[in-house]
Amino acid sequence: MNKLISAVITTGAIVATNVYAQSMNKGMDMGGIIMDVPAQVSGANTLTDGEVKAVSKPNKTITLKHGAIKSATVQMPPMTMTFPVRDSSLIESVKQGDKVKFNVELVQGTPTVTALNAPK
Ligand SMILES: [Cu+2]
Repeated sequence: MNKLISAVITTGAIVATNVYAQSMNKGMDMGGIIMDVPAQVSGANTLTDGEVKAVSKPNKTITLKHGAIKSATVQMPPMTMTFPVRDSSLIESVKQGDKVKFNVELVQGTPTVTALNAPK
């Protein structure tokens, strides 16, 4: 009887330790990524100028004529292209012809608009 209780307690402790170790590893991975690119992550200077060419709320995309992009995860020369947006609220109040400042980052391997400042 005592042996059985002891085994249950020991197993529970091992599971808890593994979960704790996994969450620690995730935290350390994220810290490593941030440490590799401190300037790009923290600064507003990653914003790129763009002009809105089209907006599709159903598709959650925006077509932008954009300047050179140098974000933490995306670099590309000026061009006109369509991006998915991370959150549909980003394109709620913009329309064709608006001048905007925006940020693009890789989300699941796809350059995605993660921030967008609409004109006042
Ligand atoms: Cu582009």
